[in-house]
Amino acid sequence: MARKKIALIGGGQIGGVLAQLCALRELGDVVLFDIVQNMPMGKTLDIAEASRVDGFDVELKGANEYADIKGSDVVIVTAGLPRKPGMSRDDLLATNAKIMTQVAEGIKQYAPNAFVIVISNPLDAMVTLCQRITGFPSKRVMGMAGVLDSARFSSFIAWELGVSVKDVNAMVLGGHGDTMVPIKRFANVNGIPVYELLKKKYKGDMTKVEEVMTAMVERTKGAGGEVVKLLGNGSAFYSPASSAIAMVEAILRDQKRLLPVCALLNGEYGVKGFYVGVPVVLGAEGIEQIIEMDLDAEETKLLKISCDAVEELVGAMDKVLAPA
Ligand code: A3D
Repeated sequence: MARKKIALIGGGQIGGVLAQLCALRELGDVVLFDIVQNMPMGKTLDIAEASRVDGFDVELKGANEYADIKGSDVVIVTAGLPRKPGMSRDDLLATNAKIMTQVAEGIKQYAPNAFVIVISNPLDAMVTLCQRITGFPSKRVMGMAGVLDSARFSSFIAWELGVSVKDVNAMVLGGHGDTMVPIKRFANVNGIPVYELLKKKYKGDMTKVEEVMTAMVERTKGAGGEVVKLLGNGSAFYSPASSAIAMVEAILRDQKRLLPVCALLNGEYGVKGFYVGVPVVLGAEGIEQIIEMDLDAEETKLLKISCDAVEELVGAMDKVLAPA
């Protein structure tokens, strides 16, 4: 059976790590595309020359032409500007919407059967745009944000409780911005609610428990910005790449994983016509199911605020892209 073909559009920080992870896990042959001449060829040559040491059998190719992504099974999009310190993700809207327009046209022409995973920010607007331009079925076009935001939330919980992060399950829903909604109530360590473990740790002091939980939620919401500030130039790239690879594996290996994914909603959670982060089942068909959780009044309120913010962003994008 022929190897799968994975195209990475954008050969910057995340694109480079994605290429290496695809190779290390032998997910398929890799094409790394960028508009910068030669750079993606340099990165893929560098990674390929480690194949003897790391022991992988996949082909890696750099590209400056969309024709090279022809027939890809999966396309991951990271093309666009990242944040600089002090910028919000939404500040990237105008520039990245224009870039996404070109990228989506290229995917539509050369990889019409591909699954597409968008990472470029502002995420919810960019993936909405990508699906509209490609016209691909929405189960094949999705955004990566919830896997990363949830991984961050899980890390903070594990560090606070002194337990392995492998046993932590926590989910973040909503838009990938300041209004994202970490779902505290369902966060657990191998089935034991995090609230219960915090209560034990702080000997029933519920004020302290709420304070610690709120601090973890706020750190999750600001986690991307925390890394941007420390890096001084650019944004997180290792953890976003790992998170997208988990989604690619779920699709290519038909794992039916239940993950928070940025998906096109058609009435679920009261949203219609744009993308937002919700739990889905991810398998060989792409988004095979959208799970509607029974949220309480507070969670519903917060998710609505987040969805409204995404809707506003999509409206702003439409204005930016409207012909003058
Ligand atoms: P960076 O290292 O700048 O790479 C972006 C690449 O895109 C550069 O190599 C550019 O040359 C390339 N590029 C620019 N225009 C085009 C074009 N028209 N066609 C093809 N390639 C182009 O950024 P990065 O890899 O650090 O981040 C990429 C994107 O991911 C940014 O928009 C970030 O904000 C975003 N990001 C999202 C998350 C999420 O969780 C959703 C996390 C971190 C970063």
